[in-house]
Amino acid sequence: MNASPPAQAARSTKAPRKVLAGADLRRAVEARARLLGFEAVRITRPDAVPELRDRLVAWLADGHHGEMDWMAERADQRADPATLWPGVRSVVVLGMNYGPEGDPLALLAQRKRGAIAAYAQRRDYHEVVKGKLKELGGYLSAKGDVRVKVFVDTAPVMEKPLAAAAGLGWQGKHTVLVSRDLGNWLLLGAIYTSAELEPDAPEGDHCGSCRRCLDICPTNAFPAPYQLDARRCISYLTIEHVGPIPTEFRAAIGNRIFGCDDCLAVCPWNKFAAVAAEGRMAARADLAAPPLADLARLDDAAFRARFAGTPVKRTGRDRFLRNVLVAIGNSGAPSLADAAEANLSDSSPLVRGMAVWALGRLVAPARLRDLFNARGLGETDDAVRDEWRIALDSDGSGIPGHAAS
Ligand code: B12
Ligand code: SF4
Ligand code: SF4
Repeated sequence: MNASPPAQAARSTKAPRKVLAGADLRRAVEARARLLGFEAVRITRPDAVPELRDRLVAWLADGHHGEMDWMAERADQRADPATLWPGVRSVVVLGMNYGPEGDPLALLAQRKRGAIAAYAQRRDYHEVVKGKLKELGGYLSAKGDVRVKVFVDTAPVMEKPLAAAAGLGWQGKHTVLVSRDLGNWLLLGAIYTSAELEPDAPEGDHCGSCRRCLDICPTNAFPAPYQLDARRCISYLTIEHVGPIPTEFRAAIGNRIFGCDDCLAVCPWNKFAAVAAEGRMAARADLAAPPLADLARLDDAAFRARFAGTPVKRTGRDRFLRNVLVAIGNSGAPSLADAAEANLSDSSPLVRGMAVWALGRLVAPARLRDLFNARGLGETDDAVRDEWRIALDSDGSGIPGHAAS
């Protein structure tokens, strides 16, 4: 948002509006942010993190962003707030708590149900936080007669290091921002402003010798503490990645069908975390542990209806079904084979391929061969044919009529 200064009421008979600045403006913004439901509000300078550029460049050079080309495309602006907007003098960083009610790790044992990351079991935070940021930005603009731009997630802004510089918390070894007062179930947003506001002191690192988040990661996504290789992260694989899930990660994904909370859930600083207070961010009961068999039946219209307004809609139906079928393959529940089988004729090769993989893990070799003869012989998509070949090869007898390649 780019709110312009309010028009001058030149001939108004009202008393002139008092314009706030410095500490007064800061206090007013803090109070308003809390009224709007932000649990944390801190301020930093746009140039507070000089190492930002080098670290981002190194991360991109290592390919750790995977297919998220948008991370590289506007790297200059991402690394330097003043490149994105030369008018910026201060950055107001906001945090909103979305603490889950139960332990997200408990869900992982319910193999016939899907685990959706805590942030996605509720209304899309982009909508909720952005709405509030706009309101706060408008307030700041009017009170201080200054310019503002508000960002949450979608703009080339590095919210975590800015939040750390503003003293809202520190980037833990899992790279996510942890607050001493609120734990790590926090969503971030930022307002860039032309106002000169007194910055807060940065927060120190309080991870110490702990490495719980690194050790629990099911896919070894941390090449080193404080660094994440997104290509190995289940959050990336189930949300951002477009094609079939690489074979090496399928078993480790377990029943996580959208995002992953493992590294966040084990952080000891969550002992201070509270359950989300913001009413619009309340978790939806039907997304807490949805049965995989139900999700595997969703067509496009039903997917949209079920996930409207939540972050889950982001993947679209086919990628979501891909994730559900991986979870079905990991369920160890032959009773879910029917749900997988129903997807062998899906119009999406992505879905058909994962259905084959799931069936390869759930049904006996003879049954798989029958299914191939009935439903797989006519398969035209190369990737799906490969899935059949690998699934059938696991009993050593190969695909009838297909030369092994
Ligand atoms: C791209 C992205 C992802 C990617 C990559 C994640 C990543 N760690 O970069 C994927 C898809 C994997 C992802 C996953 C998740 N995400 Co995300 N994601 C983003 C996004 C859009 C950009 C992050 C970014 O800039 N990454 C680039 C790398 C280079 O930046 P970085 O992580 O800060 O890396 C720093 C460290 O490596 C550090 N560093 C390097 N060496 C060293 C050495 C030392 C000693 C130190 C101290 C630091 C250090 O320097 C780098 C630059 O500061 C932000 C929103 C935003 N615009 O900021 C949300 C954001 C980070 N995501 C968020 C969330 C909630 C998640 C998930 C929890 C969702 C889920 N449950 O599935 C997971 C968490 C996974 C994890 N452990 O990070 C929140 C995090 C809130 C918070 N409290 O920090 C954000 C801020 C969105 C928001 N608006 O609230 N995400
Ligand atoms: S979100 Fe899950 S897969 Fe990604 S780094 Fe954390 S524990 Fe690993
Ligand atoms: S789990 Fe331990 S190492 Fe990881 S962020 Fe929390 S305190 Fe730091």
